[in-house]
Amino acid sequence: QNILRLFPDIDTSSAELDGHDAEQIRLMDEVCIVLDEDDKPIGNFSKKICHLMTNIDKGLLHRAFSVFLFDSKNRLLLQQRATEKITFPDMWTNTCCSHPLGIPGEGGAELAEAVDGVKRAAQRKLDHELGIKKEQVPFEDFHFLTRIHYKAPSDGKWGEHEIDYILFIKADVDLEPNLNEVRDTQYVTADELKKMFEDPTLKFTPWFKLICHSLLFEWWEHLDQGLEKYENEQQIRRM
Ligand code: DMA
Ligand code: MN
Repeated sequence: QNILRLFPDIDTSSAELDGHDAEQIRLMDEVCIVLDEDDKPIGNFSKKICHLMTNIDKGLLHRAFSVFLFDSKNRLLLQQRATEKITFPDMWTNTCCSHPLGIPGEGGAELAEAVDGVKRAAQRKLDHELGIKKEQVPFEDFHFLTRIHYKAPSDGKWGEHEIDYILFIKADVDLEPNLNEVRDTQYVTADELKKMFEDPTLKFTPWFKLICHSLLFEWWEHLDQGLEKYENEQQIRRM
């Protein structure tokens, strides 16, 4: 694979996974889309390789998405990650996060194609993590807002370094959480979420905190009156 020439010292060992949940270990074989700093795909590496801090420290960057799902009362659906998750276990976060995979329909070098790819991946993962059928979250109902480039360690060994596509959707859905992925769910108003941040017993993922402390509440206020001006941003926000 060509990409190995760009990252000759990449760590591909698997010892790091010892002791983790078998299903979550299996999912570490998923194929992520590796990017340059302009969000152009340069190849593929496994989810495991992409999330090892030793590799992130060499500049390895991959594509991701974050879904924010609001019900008809404009409450945001949060999830608490399962204890089994290898990265960021037990933390509260936005509705659903994951990666478009290096498979037909989820990739793309141009922004419009990449956006379609993350919307398909979002439908796949809303079903996998929360049991939401794609009929309840139609492809056309997703709104792409912007891309956020950020880096965050998890526990020293693992971390994130992503260009994260932010997707909003308004839908009333039926939930059937996959307990290997999701420990708990909760719908919150903006005020209720702000109260949660004051509770020292609750932990939040770093990307969710970044988005909450920058853009989320402004977007949220505009859910029903002109989200258009925030949509389809071309520039990548570096955080
Ligand atoms: C990865 O989320 C994506 C972001 C935006 C952090 P994740 O760790 O929940 O991915 P997955 O559900 O595929 O394990
Ligand atoms: Mn990731």
